[in-house]
Amino acid sequence: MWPAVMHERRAVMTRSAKGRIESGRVAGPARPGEHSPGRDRSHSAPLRFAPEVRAALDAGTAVVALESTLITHGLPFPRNHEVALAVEAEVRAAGAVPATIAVLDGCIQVGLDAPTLDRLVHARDVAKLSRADLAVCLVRRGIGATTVAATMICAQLAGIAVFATGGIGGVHRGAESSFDVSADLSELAQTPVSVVAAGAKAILDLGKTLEVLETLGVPVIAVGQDAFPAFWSRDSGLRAPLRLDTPTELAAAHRMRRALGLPGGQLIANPVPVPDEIPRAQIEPIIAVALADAAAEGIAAKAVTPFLLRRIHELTGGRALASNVALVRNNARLAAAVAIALCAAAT
Ligand code: PSU
Ligand code: MN
Repeated sequence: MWPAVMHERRAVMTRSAKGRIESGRVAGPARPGEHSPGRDRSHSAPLRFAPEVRAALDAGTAVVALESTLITHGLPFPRNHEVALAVEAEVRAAGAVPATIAVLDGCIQVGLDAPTLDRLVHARDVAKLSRADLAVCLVRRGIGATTVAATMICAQLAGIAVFATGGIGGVHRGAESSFDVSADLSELAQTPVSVVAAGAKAILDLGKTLEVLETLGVPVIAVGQDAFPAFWSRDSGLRAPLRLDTPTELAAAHRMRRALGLPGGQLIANPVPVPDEIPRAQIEPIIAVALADAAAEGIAAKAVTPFLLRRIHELTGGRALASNVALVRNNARLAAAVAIALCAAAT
């Protein structure tokens, strides 16, 4: 089924040793003097590639990383399984290879075949892995789903420059007392992967989230509009700091950051498609109820985001879920286009 891990390690080393790598397809460049945080680490990281992903990376064709926390913690079973496959199908239809990332059997799996996705979807107690949790889960040979932060780390190690998700984590409402700020934000500041998301999840304090991203030097680029999108809604009521309108420009911006030697990635904020959106005035009161429920039940830390999403899906009778699925698929399509533009620029 899977090629041996040793084989994969050798492949990674060979790729680095060749001194390639155009900014496009591989996030960790090997040019002397260029910032290259993932290069040494990738020599020993326990990566295991799906053959299809390995072949695409070796051929220099477009690959899009996909996260697994939204499958295991963000969407209800069994819908999550079908959505995971549908999102991969979107990437393929757009001409790129999907690489869903998760931790199983002591390895970072880059690309999940059908039995592996099945295991992930059916497993009980799948850990939600952020930057802090990855190493321990690997050592203990646990089963873990990667958040935005962890997926960025794994994508960088694997040599994948573009990643699609639903919405990033950010600064939670009430963070002034809870200190609940997602590690997704600091990851964007340090790991050179372009993340396509429908903005940050509207359950958050979006104003504070944008402030922190600005402080961290993360480009927040709205696609095709001036407003920062708010996950289920196209307009958060806040202006995005930056705007670009085409995959080619987004790919060029990614490359330019590398050329400038700047660490970190960029947040590509892609609004949910018009037919699938829930306007802000409609979703806000529902978010308020979900937040009150979370407070009443004493939900904290990693459990907050999954709890709120589940409650909002229930309270909207599935409308928010349909919107969530549509925006992830839409992000997968754009991510594929950006990955293709990066490959084209690299040749
Ligand atoms: N996008 C979705 N659903 C999700 C998530 C993203 O459509 O469940 C996940 C991502 O993995 C993101 C995480 O990193 O929510 C944020 O969790 P926290 O707020 O605990 O950092
Ligand atoms: Mn948190």
